[in-house]
Amino acid sequence: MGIMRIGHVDLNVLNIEESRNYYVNIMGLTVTREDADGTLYLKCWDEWDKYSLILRPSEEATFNRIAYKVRNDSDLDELKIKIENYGISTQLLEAGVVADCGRSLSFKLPSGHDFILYAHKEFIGKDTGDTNPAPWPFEGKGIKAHWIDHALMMCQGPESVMEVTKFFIDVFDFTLTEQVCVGPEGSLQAATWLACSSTPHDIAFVAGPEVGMHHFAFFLDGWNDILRAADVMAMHDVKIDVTPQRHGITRGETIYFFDPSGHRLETFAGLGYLAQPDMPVITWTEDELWRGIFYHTGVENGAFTTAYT
Ligand code: M3P
Ligand code: FE
Repeated sequence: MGIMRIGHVDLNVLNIEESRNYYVNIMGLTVTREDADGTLYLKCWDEWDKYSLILRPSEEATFNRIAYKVRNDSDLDELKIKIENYGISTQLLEAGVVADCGRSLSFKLPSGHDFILYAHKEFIGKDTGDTNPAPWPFEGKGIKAHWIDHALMMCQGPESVMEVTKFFIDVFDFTLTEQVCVGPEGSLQAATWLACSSTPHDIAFVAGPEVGMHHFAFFLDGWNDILRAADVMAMHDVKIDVTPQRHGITRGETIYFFDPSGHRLETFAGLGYLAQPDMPVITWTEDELWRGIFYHTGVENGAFTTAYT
């Protein structure tokens, strides 16, 4: 029932051919559809649905929308009612309006982000197949990203983070796994991590000056893959924001870096911990906020929270 996972991220990019080369040869994705207007649809090798990333040629590098996949088509009708009862208007889009997807539900999150829910997307299958599969694709390229794991969205101030967090818990049955609490007696949530699966987060929200996307993350197996990914990035002159290290929050093993348009990406490894709905919420206090983000240094990185798309 309800939301299963992140479905796709839809972005505007500056140079579509440069982006194609970057996501195919360095990230290891495959182009599975190309529209006449130049829009590219790509998937990671370990994903089975047709695409998880949409890149639209544009003059501006902006975040368009993010989509999550629900389990059953009837979930769309049930969630439409719940979302509208919450006071948010929605639009049911016919099959095909979202490329290669069944009907979908479009609305704005309380944080202002455009959001899509869908139940069906054309099936392609993993690059390694589903009969006696190899553990990884021999022909895979670059960092061989497994799948898109999560996104972290920027919200306008802690009030917006708190509202969208409540929305995900009340309407989508997500579990709050971690939070950064600031202000008088830690009464404000400056950032939250929420899960609908058993991973530490399927989406996260952080307070900033404007609405946007801080990053989305590709999953890798483990620490050795993170090191190799950073090597591959250096070989291709990828602009690295934060070199390999550990998050206190989620325990993830991470690299932050940029795509050619300036969208921030992350490689996230390690399954963290078993996030079950009854797990106690982990709280990071204002004085240990940077320890939560970069566990080893615990030191503030100004551009990390101010630059985003
Ligand atoms: C993650 C993660 C920020 C923290 C980010 C944490 C932007 O990206 O995957 O746990 O404050
Ligand atoms: Fe992340």
